[in-house]
Amino acid sequence: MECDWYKDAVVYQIYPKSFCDSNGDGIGDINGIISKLDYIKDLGINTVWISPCYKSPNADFGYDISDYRDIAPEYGTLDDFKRMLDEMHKRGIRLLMDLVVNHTSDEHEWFIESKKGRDNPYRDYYIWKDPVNGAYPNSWSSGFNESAWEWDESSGQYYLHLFTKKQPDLNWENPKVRQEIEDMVNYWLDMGVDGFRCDVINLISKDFSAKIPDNGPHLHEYLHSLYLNCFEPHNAMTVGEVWGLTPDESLELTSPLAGELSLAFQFEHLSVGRQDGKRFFPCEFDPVKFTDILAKWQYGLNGRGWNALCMENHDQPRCVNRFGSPEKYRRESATMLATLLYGMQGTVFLYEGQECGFINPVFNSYDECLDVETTDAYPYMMKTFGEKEMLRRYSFDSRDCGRIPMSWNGTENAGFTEGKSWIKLNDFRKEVNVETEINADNSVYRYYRNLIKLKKENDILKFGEFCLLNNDGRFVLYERTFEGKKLLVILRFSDTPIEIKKPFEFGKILLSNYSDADIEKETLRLRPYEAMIIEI
Ligand code: ISL
Ligand code: CA
Repeated sequence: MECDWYKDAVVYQIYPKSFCDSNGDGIGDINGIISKLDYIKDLGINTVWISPCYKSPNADFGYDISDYRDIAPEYGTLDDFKRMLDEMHKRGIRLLMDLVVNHTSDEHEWFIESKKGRDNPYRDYYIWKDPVNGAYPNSWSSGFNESAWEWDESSGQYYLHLFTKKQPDLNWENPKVRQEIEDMVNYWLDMGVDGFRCDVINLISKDFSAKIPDNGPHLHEYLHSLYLNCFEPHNAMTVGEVWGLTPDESLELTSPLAGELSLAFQFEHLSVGRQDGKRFFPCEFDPVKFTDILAKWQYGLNGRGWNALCMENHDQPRCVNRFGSPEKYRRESATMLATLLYGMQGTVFLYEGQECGFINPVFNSYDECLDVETTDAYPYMMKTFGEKEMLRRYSFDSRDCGRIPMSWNGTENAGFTEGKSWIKLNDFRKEVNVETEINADNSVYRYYRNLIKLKKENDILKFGEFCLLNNDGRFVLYERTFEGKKLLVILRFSDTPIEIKKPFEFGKILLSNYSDADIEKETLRLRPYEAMIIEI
């Protein structure tokens, strides 16, 4: 069946700082990425999303851009980038860049100008406001726990920053800003880039009277303009990063009729196991709720949109730690989680290392934590929990957990660098690394490779309609149906075994994470995290 290419994409996210270092400075780089393209290709990947690799002072590790049209020197040159793009295309891999246009770095030349004074031609590129009754213009707080307004003494105004104060928000109401952004987007698309992951894209339009700065009044208008002037003419794929969406709101952004984005991530399931969705505040993980949320999205977008399925990214710890069993059943739970998600309808997004079932490191001291979200939370966390408990929480759910370097092999430097890594390496690199995963018969890596192959080749898995048949806490069973043909996904989302009566006759096993899976008998024994895809 013919479809838009974004529906066929199997996306691998690279966090460039931590992927592979080619020159021994301890920082991943573009030449390092090029050296691993065959690895990515062999996994079955056809699309790469690379987290920001533009010039940046790295207050938020690249999500604070000081030059949208150039590559950070620590990663390489623009020519290196073009060569990487070319090497990807040669292998049938498309490239999505990260589009971070809600804000720039305060070291971007636009902001340097803007800050010079009220008369500067760039003043209106950013959002400057007078104090209201001698205080902040409104009550918004930044993504990292402080007021979203920063006082500028010399001009006597505040500027808005929804993230750190080194990330001033652009003023999208200014048509010149919109033009600059569209020109920049076309600059990369004309170069051959295939699309974008759009950072906090729902924040670009602001309603200052709203309680929280979500989905402002011109969001759809701005996106539609980008679509008409940039994305559509280039047949680009776009995926929006938007938190707090309902399926209906997601459709407003991604329905083909809207002409805005191809996809928007669904993150709702990632809040399960966090009190009120709050990071560093874990609560008991409920697999039934988790599965129900994923199912709700399958129904919600059915026939009208397309899911963007993910369990990890550079803002999340490893899914095995949060939803599986890192000590006892790492392999089983990693592969079960993969089956649960990839068995559903949608484009899958895989974060570097997830394909090998990587697990979180242990942060033994606060010095080892480098992410701004963690450091900003430090005074509060230290005061509330004390050092030991704080570090336990950081080791469980901080953004650094997924951002430490890839463990390519079990050596001292994990095969990541010849020098000293910019951040700690994984404590478990000896046992869990790409090399052992590739070589072991029954590994997470091999399972992912088979699963991706199946996802690409099997039309039922790709297009089939979803129906949840059971999610009662004992086992998960769902069905996919396409042109009268059916597939079943059955799995045990728990670290204990169970015996169930087979709900109906099964056909052939297409994929399973225990090599000796047996579906012949009347009673079906499901072992810890056992997962199967079955034909009927
Ligand atoms: O990780 C988060 C909080 O726990 C998220 O709220 C995150 O800040 C949010 O998803 C926005 O993320 C994106 O924009 C940020 C950047 O720090 C993140 O890395 C990026 O994915 C600002 O650009
Ligand atoms: Ca390097």
